[in-house]
Parts: sequence; C-alpha cells; structure tokens
Amino acid sequence: MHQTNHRFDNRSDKFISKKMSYALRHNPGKYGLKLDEYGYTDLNQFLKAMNRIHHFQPSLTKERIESIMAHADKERFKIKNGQICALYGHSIPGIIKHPAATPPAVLYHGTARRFIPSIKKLGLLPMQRQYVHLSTDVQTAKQVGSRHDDHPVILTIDTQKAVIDEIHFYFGNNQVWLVDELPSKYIHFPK
Ligand code: HQG
Repeated sequence: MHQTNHRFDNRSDKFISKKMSYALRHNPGKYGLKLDEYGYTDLNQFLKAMNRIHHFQPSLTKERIESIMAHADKERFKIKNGQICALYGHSIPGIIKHPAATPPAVLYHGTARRFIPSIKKLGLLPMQRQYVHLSTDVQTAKQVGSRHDDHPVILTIDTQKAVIDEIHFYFGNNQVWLVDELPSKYIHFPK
C-alpha cells in the first residue's frame, strides 16, 4: 500500500495533472471529495486526498499545483478562495454550472473523420462529458481533434446564428467554450 508504483513517475507534472483531472472531472467520490455546483472543492481537502491516494513524493502542495498550472499547455484548473476546480471536461453525474456568456462569433471543433456522418445526422453531442467542447481558434481545434484522428476535421460553428436561436454557450477558459449540444444546422462541414 505504501509503495510507489514504479511503472510511471508520479512526480511528473503530466502524471499529477492527469490525476487532478480524474479527481476533479470524473471521480471525486474516489477521493472522498464533493464538488459544489460550480465544480469547486476545498483545496486543503483536495491536497490531503491526492496525497493519501497517490503517495506523492514529495507531498503534493498548493505551490506545486500552481507551478504545474503555470507551465501547462492548457488552463485546466482554477484556484480561488481556498478552493480548486476543473474549468471543463466533467463527466460526473450532477451537472456542473459554468458562467453563461456571449461567445465569439465563430468557434471551432476538431474531431475525427469517422465521427462526421454521425455529427451530420445528430449534431454535436456531449458524448461522455457534460458539455460539447468548442475551441476559439483553428490551432487549438486541430490539437483537440488530433487526440482522435491523425488527420482531424475542423468544424466551424456559427455561434451568432445559434445565439439568435437562444442556444446558450458557457465560458470554460480563453480557449474553450461549452455548449449543451449543437444541431448540425449551426455547423459548417469542410468540402
Ligand atoms: C465526438 C481535452 C459521433 C466529438 C480537449 C469528439 C478538449 C460525436 C468526441 C476537451 C458526436 C468526444 C474535450 C456525434 C460529438 N457522433 N461523435 N453526434 N458528437 N462527437 O474527448 O471535444 O487535454 O469527450 O467530436 O482539449 O475531443 O483533457 O471531447 O471527437 O478541450 O484538458 O465525440 O478535453 O482537454 O471526445 O475534448 P471528448 P473533445 P484536456
């Protein structure tokens, strides 16, 4: 129980970040944590639970998390008033609220070629997560899509038209916007 798992380095930023995402997006119960309606949980309890489950050496601290956040490729977490949350990506049952806001006129979604027929038919659906995730720029969308396909397809979203039709968008971070789902009439498919 007290031995570190040597198959991977549990001190690496990436390892710690993945465990943070798992706890704050997908399975807070495993860590004995509860998220409030906005996805926040007490930072000290979070640190204790993370150290109890993963035996980080040296112990995970607020300073280490701040350093991981400062050096990360994406803004995934937020610390505020002694609490921490994941800014997007949740899959837990109770829906996490995000601030509703006016999105940029155009957003992008990078996806796999094999998903296109289904997206044409059903629109963008949140699948395993609580929301559909959209990107503010093509570069970010490419990166998101390349997790699913070597040659991702970049969809262009007419958010202005969707907003007129009273579809609500939610702010995740400066690169990520969220929406409950998006019918295909708001989506431009390339070619
Ligand atoms: C697809 C990462 C078939 C959708 C990223 C996507 C992001 C459909 C996949 C964040 C569909 C779900 C989220 C339909 C949607 N039929 N497929 N009707 N509707 N899909 O991973 O957007 O690094 O849950 O196109 O950067 O790829 O973890 O969503 O391909 O910001 O911080 O179903 O996660 O951030 O895949 O990624 P995902 P996503 P982190």
